Amino acid sequence: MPPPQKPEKIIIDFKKGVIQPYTRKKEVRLSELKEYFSNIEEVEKILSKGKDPLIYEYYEYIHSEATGNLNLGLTIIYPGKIGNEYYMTKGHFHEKDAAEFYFCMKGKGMLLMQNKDGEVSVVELEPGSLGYVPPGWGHRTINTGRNRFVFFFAYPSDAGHNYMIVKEKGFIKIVTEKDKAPKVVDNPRYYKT
Ligand code: M6P
Ligand code: ZN
Repeated sequence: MPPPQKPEKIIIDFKKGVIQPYTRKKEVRLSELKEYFSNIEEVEKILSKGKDPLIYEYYEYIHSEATGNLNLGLTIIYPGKIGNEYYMTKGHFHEKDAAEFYFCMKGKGMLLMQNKDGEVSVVELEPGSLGYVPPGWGHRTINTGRNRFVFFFAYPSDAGHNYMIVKEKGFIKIVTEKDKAPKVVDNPRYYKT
């Protein structure tokens, strides 16, 4: 069990896109996102060439999962597309009803949210804007720009992550490029129960 959280100063380096100190850095490459991108053939084609591009990474400052603490950190989603779908995070729901915010520091992107009733909401993020994810809404971030999309996040430490819903059914909408612009379109692979 990590030591109890103590008062701390955390430096958010807007230029480099890192926080100091952090407790964990996670890199997510295409091979870890096979079930998430809609164009599976394109994913397999890239991986079969021995390529496994870095899609995003995040730095977390997490000391405890006890109620009352906050997890915080910084995510960088790199620019790129798989087929015509922009680089994105897996997306998840929280295990318990818990909100989260994403504060954009660099680049531009979208925060895609959907609740259990199938309502969808998309917030476009650019530096200085903050996306608020209400409790109960699944969320995914997407880089729709040509540079790194960098944002700061915070959420309750006991929120937990549920990936199964997204892994099995996907999101109702996906974000693809059409005529050189981002479009929010129906997910052809969305599994309706
Ligand atoms: C942000 C936070 C983390 C999340 C990460 C990656 O950094 O929301 O909780 O784990 O994004 O997103 P995902 O887990 O959906 O891949
Ligand atoms: Zn979350």
